[in-house]
Amino acid sequence: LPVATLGVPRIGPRRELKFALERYWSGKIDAAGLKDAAAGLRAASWACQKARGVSVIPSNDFSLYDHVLDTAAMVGAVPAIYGWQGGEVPLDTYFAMARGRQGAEGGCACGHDATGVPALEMTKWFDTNYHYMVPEFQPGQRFALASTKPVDEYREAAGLGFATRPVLLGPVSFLKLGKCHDASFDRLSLLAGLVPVYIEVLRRLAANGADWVQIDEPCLVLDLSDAERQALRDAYGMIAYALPKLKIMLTSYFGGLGGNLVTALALPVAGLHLDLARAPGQLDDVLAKAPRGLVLSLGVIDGRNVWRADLDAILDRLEPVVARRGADHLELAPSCSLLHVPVDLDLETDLDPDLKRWLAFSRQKMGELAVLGKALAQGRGAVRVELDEAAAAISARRSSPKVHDAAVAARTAAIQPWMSWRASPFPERREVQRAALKLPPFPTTTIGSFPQTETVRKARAAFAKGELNAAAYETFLRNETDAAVRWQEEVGIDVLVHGEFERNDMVQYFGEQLSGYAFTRHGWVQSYGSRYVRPPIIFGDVSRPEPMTVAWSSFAQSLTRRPVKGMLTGPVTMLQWSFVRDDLPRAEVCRQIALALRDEVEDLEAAGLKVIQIDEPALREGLPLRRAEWQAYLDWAVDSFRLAAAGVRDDTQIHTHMCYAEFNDIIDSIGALDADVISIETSRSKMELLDAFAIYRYPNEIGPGVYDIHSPRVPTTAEMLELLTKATQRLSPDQIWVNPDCGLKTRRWEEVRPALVNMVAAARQMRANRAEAA
Ligand code: THG
Ligand code: ZN
Repeated sequence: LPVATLGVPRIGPRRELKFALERYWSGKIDAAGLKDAAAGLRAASWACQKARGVSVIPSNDFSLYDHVLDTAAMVGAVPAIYGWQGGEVPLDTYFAMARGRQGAEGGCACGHDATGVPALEMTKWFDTNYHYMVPEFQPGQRFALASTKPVDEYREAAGLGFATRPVLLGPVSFLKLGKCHDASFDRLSLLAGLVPVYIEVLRRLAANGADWVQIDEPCLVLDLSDAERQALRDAYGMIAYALPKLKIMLTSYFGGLGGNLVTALALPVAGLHLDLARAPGQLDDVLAKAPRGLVLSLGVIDGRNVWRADLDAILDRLEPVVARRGADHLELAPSCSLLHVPVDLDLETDLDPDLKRWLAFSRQKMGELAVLGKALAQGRGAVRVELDEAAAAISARRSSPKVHDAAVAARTAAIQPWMSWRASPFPERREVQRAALKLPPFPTTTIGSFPQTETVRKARAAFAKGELNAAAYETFLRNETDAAVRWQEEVGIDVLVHGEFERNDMVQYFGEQLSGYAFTRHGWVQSYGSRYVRPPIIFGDVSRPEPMTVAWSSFAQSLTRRPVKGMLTGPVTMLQWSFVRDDLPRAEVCRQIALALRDEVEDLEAAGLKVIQIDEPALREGLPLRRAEWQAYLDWAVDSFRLAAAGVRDDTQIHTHMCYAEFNDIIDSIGALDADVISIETSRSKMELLDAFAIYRYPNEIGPGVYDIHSPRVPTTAEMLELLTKATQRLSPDQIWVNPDCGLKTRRWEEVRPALVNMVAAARQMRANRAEAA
């Protein structure tokens, strides 16, 4: 049976692409050097797939930065500010769209700069943690072939002896993923002008020998309007008319086709890919309705997670399908491109051997697919050894004491509804908190982290390498924390933070201290462009062996009489930014994390911390792709937050923070968190994003960010005053806190110091104005 990957990680096993890009951007190598490095990665990746038994090898799945940006370049969707004059989109124009021009190295991802050109906006790719560059469209936009990358990479592979199936992002998904300044403009009206460029690319691919092309239309798993379904019919109708002999494998992934099933099956394409990891139930329906000649690509290996598959269970499911439909019109694949999993488990030398045996990264998943293909073609006997090994690993995982902790199971089973409720409602809590904290109106605070300077990073690296001993590292961190606390006191901030100098990544720091979590050394996954993350792996029941943050928070509190905020990452974010075990519902894993955090919150309170912040930047990201599933998610997500937060006394103030403020469609759930204070990102929208809170009449306190931390620019007191004045037009002055948009980890002290001085001045001015008016 043919075995496909649909796409593989581009970053290289040792992050070679990141390092090549950084060398190019800093001028250490030229464009030819970068192109060589990229070609080397592609060649190695094609060879690796072939060696592991993949028979349908993709090309054009590679990207220097992002495949949506590649598509924009392919069709010449380059906004005017980048100064492109037509012809082939130059490499530096491509990178200007990705990162902005004059974006200093290590600077802000959004590329905002007073003089330069900003980058395109970036947003999450469906419900993954990959971010794509948002294409911009305008009424009357013309498209033209402006990059032959798909053809070039097809030819490059062919030259190396690999017959590949090129991958394109489909025209309907591409338009849907973009935006237009005039939000009322119907982007689908551009389809008729866009498809001819696709046809030109497909024609060239066919002329160079491609008989199959993979076209991704992940929008097929979303709730589509009639017009969008019609757009799919139009697009593929035009393509089939122009290129009747070219075979298209149309892929859907990240969910089931649902109400789009009939539309998808009626499109004039030769193949259809189904995500059978997320939506296994759709197979029967598709088998019943699919036209005979349609090649079905069965996405049976989970492309979104790192667990070794239960191959016997998959074979039990697929053998009857092969028997009935015949092997000719079937293909095996991961549920989606393997872009979202790390490259190679073999590189992990420090993982617990039991856990390692339960895992499969991109390269291991290729092996699993090859085994399945062989088993289905020749019988299970042909791959007995591999199947037995997989079965043994699955069964070991199922019964391992490393996975199952009876105490945790008992504790989650015993969760009572009252545990998610604070002792008193917010109006009563507010009074006791006011008495306990004695804060001025418009209290000032920051979101938690202070600059992670070169010195801080060097000390951490030296400690990790054993070059700095524990006592010396501890002393270093104490000095940093001490200086940060003193400086905040001096400047006049009301609720202080300890600065988080001891922390690396906000998820990693906690995960490393929790049972049930594991970390990789090389398990990088692309987050955006050259930026990658190493998501932790939640493999077992989660518990907290001992306090995680109490020592640093209470040390900071011991230095000052002002309140210090304890700083925690919330349960939903801990879940969302990890690879999560697939043998328990996500909601259940989230509750386990929530209970561990609840203990931490109570310990912080007992240690004398009067204010505790539980960050949930990923709460909104977790929203399911289909509206019908939103409420169930929001219910357990909100409940997990409340479970973590609600164990404290009324006079302990719970804060939360989210790095965005598009709350219109989930404002009820934000209200239901019932945090005493929420801080959000509002400065760039000039407080417009506060409207959702105003309309909802948000009752608790709120810190709308007044300092855009994505920019190195120091905001003036006057600017911040203006933003605060705008905030008072939408909210009661009693509700308002004064803080930056987000943590200050990526900024430099030279920017942070004057910015916070100005911020405190703005708060003081607001207080003076208020006293005068009273
Ligand atoms: N932590 C984790 N996951 C996340 C974020 C996070 N996912 C979503 C969002 N934040 C992604 N944003 C970023 C921002 C910066 C970087 C990666 C993702 C980044 N990475 C470094 C790099 O690639 O050089 C490596 C960082 C490291 O050493 O760990 O800069 O905050 N878990
Ligand atoms: Zn933030």
